[in-house]
Amino acid sequence: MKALDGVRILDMTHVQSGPTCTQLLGWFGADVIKVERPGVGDATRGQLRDIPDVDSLYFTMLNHNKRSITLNAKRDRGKAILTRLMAACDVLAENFAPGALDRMGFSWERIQEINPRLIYASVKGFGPGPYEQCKVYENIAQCTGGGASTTGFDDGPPTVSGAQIGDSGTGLHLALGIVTALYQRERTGRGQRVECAMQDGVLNLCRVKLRDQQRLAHGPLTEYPQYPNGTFGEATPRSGNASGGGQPGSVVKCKGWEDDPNAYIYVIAQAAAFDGLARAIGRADWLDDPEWNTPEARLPKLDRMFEAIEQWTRTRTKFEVMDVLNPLNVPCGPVLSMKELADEPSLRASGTVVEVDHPERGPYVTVGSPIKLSDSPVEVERSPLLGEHTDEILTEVLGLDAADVAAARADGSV
Ligand code: CAO
Repeated sequence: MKALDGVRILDMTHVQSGPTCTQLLGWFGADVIKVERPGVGDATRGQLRDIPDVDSLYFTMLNHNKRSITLNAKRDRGKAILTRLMAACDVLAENFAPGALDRMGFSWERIQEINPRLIYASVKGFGPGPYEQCKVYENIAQCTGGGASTTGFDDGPPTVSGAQIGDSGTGLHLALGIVTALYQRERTGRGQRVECAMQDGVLNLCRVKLRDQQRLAHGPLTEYPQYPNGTFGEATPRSGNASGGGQPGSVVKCKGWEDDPNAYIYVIAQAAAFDGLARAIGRADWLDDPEWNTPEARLPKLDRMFEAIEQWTRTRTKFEVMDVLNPLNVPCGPVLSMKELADEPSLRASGTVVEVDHPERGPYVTVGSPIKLSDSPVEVERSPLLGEHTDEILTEVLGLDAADVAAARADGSV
């Protein structure tokens, strides 16, 4: 049995934010019915294609464990089918532009009439306010949620992150909202509205930067590289690779950095493990030197401390540095490339990186569930072809007969 066995999701999501949410619910056992426009489908099927006329990796990697039905929600018969699907499902998830579902004729009031138990979950770019009507993509959310203003180096422009905190991050938030609403429905019998704005999701993930904004009123942020020689302005600045916590940290070069852009390791010079670190890098002299042997003494010269650490790390590969520092309890981690992650045996063994077969593209590598439930193991199934399950859903879920299905096909509703 899977955790969400028996839960049926009407998945009207597209692109990335919504699909990441419903994919997670599918991994946990929900029956996810993805609704797509006939002949077109989710736009990502055709975006960034690596193989002509085959669903892109963008689509296949975000839509595992789902069934696909094509449905034109703007035709009368299509609307009637959608209404019946809403009645047959537990959750409706969507991330259309603001107002799109209302324009199809499905307001929250109407949806409650159709099925008072339905949980109606949405991702939008912004919550209520001046920008609520805007269309939003990943990098816009990173910029408007505080990610970009706090990422990068002090002397460089705002920078977006490679991690999709706007899209996939908001999808995660939405998934939590949905299962929470399902849990409440167990007791009340009622569905409810679940809304996640991408700006809010990014800001939630930038929580510590709002912490620092308020600390600024009480003096400089001593763990930031701007301290003690640079200046602080009115807002939380970009902190480069400085550690966000109370312990100093930095990225340092390792052997081979001249040719390998990822020959780096992150080292945290935690006070508790400083003795071992100093000895390992050949600076045992620091331990008797009042200029170096307390965190307070080191604080104004963290740049010089990490230069000394780097002199040592440059003589070893990032994995050799790990081998030396880990047993000394020095927190550190190599900068791993996507190639290294894709090939990492432990990630394969845990199911975090999996190979999936696809009837048109053949085998490909994807990220499996990062959430492991001991009683609800995840089997990653390939993404559906466009409309692959249309007839099956119309007959099995809605009970349409062959003549109804033929009529819906004939007028382009499915
Ligand atoms: N049948 C009939 N019409 C359908 C349909 C179906 N099955 N599925 C979608 N449509 C229609 C919509 O109703 C909409 O029509 P209207 O403009 O008449 O209302 C139209 O297709 C386009 O939908 P859209 O506006 O959502 O799509 P877009 O490509 O123009 O915008 C996006 C995409 C992502 C910017 C927008 O959907 C959005 O802002 N979503 C919310 C925020 C979000 O999730 N962003 C993350 C995206 S991932 O980076």
